[in-house]
Amino acid sequence: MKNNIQGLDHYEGAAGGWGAVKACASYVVSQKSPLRDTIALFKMNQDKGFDCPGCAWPDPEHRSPMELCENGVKAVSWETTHKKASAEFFAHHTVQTLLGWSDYALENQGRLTQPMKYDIITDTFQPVEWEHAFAEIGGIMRGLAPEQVEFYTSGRTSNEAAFLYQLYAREYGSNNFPDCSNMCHSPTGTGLGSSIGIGKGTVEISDFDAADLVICVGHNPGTNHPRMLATLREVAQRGGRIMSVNPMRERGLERFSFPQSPKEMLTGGHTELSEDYFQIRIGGDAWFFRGVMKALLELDAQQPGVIDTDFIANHTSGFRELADDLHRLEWADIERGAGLDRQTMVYFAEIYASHKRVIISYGLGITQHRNGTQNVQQLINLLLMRGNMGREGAGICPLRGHSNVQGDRSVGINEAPSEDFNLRLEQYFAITVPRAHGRASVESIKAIESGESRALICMGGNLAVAMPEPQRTFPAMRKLDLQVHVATKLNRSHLLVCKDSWILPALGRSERDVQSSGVQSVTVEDSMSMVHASTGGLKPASRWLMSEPAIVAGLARATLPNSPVKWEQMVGDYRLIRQAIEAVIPAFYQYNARIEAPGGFRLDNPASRGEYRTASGKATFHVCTTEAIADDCLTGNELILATIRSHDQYNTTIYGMDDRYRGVTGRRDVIFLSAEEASQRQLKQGDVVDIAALDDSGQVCHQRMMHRQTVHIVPMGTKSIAAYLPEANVLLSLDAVDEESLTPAYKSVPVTLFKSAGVNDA
Ligand SMILES: Nc1nc2c(c(=O)[nH]1)N[C@H]1C(S)=C(S)[C@@H](COP(=O)(O)OP(=O)(O)OC[C@H]3O[C@@H](n4cnc5c(=O)[nH]c(N)nc54)[C@H](O)[C@@H]3O)O[C@H]1N2
Ligand SMILES: Nc1nc2c(c(=O)[nH]1)N[C@H]1C(S)=C(S)[C@@H](COP(=O)(O)OP(=O)(O)OC[C@H]3O[C@@H](n4cnc5c(=O)[nH]c(N)nc54)[C@H](O)[C@@H]3O)O[C@H]1N2
Ligand SMILES: [Mo]
Repeated sequence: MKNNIQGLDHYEGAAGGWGAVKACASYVVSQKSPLRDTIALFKMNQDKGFDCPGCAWPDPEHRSPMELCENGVKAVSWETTHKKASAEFFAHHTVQTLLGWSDYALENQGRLTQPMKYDIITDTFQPVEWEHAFAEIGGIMRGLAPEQVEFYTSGRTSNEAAFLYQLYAREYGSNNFPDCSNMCHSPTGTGLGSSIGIGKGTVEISDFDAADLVICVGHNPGTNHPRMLATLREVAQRGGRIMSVNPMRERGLERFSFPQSPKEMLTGGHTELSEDYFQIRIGGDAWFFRGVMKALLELDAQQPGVIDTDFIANHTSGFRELADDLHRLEWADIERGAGLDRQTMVYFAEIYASHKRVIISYGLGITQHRNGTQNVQQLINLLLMRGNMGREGAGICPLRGHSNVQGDRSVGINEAPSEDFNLRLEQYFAITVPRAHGRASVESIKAIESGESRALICMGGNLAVAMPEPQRTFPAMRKLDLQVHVATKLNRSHLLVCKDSWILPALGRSERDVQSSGVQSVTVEDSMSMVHASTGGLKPASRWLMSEPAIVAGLARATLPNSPVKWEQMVGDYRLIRQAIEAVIPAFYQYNARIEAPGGFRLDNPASRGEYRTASGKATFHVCTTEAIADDCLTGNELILATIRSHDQYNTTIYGMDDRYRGVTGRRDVIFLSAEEASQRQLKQGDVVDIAALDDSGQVCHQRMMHRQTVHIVPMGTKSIAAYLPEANVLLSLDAVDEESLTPAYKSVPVTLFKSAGVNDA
């Protein structure tokens, strides 16, 4: 279907295919590094190569000659670009000027090349010597109390760098570890931890070979985990069934043309993925899955055996309470909450009951809600009801975000460490570490806002832009005494300067890291707990770059001159860092030896083999007690807004202005709405609207508005609306979080729409 609104159309093709190949080629050229990229891409995700910095989907065991995907190409080209944000560039652009640039333009300036310090007189960043930067930063740190400093980690950081970083922070005396996982999968940690005793997924890639049903909930793999499509394609081709639960019809969940399949590419063919697609209401998951479980109980009453009573009796606790609660629920409430009818949930339950080995994979559509943790628990409840846990071809598969976010958590980026961890750290390094729990991301921003925190160190990322409510977050940053950003590219967080602000440029993962003992490898952990080595091979973008471990050691030596830790030795040979990790975290036993195996090794996952380290020693059913959104929101004129990623972005990094699979070209000022919701508001395709967030009492919140967004009508769940991050972050509230994990409710913002003033009808 064609329509005449510029840049808004409907994409009819499959995901992948020639569109992906074309996008790769033009992207590589636009970053001005075709040769460099070709070499880099060939080495990516191969044994002895480097790990793709894109997503955390694991490498298949039978890897194709080039295990890569369109968005992996974008991530690597973005890092290996020949463009440079040099000292000269900074000399010619004041911070005030740069703040007027788009996020895209800032990062597109290219790689940072030198350590820079902000100079308030000229309002520019100016080059400094590394040792000078370390000494000054160390001096300021020594003048602060440890509780006044926040240590942020973005999930690209390797295990080695993250381990040294937490060691530095803890020896200094702080447990303040805001982390990017606080913004995505903390509800996975709390939800799975309380249900099955480990805050990680239980399946391995080989389980997808054995599953007969894969349920994809609230994730968009065509964009965010494209290599997963090859796995889903295999499931579909061998007759396994796939179902999706998502308010938006994501093309990558519907059909896929595999760029590495000559047949599909030459014939224009594709593989159908999801056989059924359940377009629920945004925020309706807990209702939907309780509806499915209620239907399952009803089926079991007619036909005993639908529920696995043996499994429930032997391996779980809490089923009776769950069943009582499900019996109590009224179908009318469930239907309204889920945005789908009873019949649909019964149908889902029947399909689920007719399959023996079921995997549920999920993403941010489940976690980024006020009841994110409880959403995760409902998915586990459903799996446990039929014993789909602790056996081959079954289990839970959260799709983590950054390529090493899971690894960073495993090696100690955690505001509430266990006492066992503390004791081992103290013993191995002969240091004292703090016992008081620290802050996670939202708490850190609030402490910075209140003036309680005085300093922020960022190991990568773009914290201020990634967090909700820039109206509060941005001014807070400027109140700090000290900001240190370890980064590869310039972004807006670096420009929210305070009294003393530094940007320290780091090596990227694709680049060769040479230390005194020679070329170093680092290690990372994927979404399925596989830990493997990553070795960069490219010449660094500038001779001044330092590796992240070396930067941490430099900061640590300057801050803690009497430290007994042998920082220099560990940085000289990363195997010593891995030895230390092994000593402090026993799951990493024989760390150096085990990463030599092709594909690395899997961290022990007791729940995978049916051992549940919960309080009761059993897998635990949890009754859902809160709703994502107040009920009155579902009866009025309000909509629930989810912030989503386009196909051309990586979190706050905007690679380009298109969102191919959703039919958007050259623009991002777009909101997605169903035809029904649009017509109820007398809106049509291309109309320009203002969006206002509603506060807890349903009143329009004038401080949280977004203006002049263009309506794009797409198939979509009821009461639902979507807009891009980070633009839509102005609609969010720092106070709307999942109570249990403190993850912001990025995907459930009550909003209302107004036609923009002074705009002619399109
Ligand atoms: N190319 C690329 N890759 C990435 C990233 C990137 O930005 N770009 N980001 C990385 C990171 S850090 C992360 S955490 C992951 C994120 O990967 P995903 O989890 O896929 O994240 P999103 O794109 O935010 O949203 C996923 C889906 O949630 C759906 N959704 C929205 N609200 C709801 C709801 O209430 N219920 C349900 N069931 N679905 C809902 C949306 O329609 C969308 O399809 O990807 C990682 N990989
Ligand atoms: N509204 C809304 N907001 C969201 C989300 C949402 O769904 N909706 N999602 C949230 C999620 S899931 C996440 S994970 C966060 C992401 O939050 P962050 O991880 O803080 O943000 P990124 O955009 O991934 O960070 C990009 C920056 O990382 C730096 N970088 C890239 N590679 C490297 C490297 O190898 N080393 C170093 N030192 N720096 C590097 C570059 O300077 C780049 O500018 O955003 C969150 N924000
Ligand atoms: Mo994430």
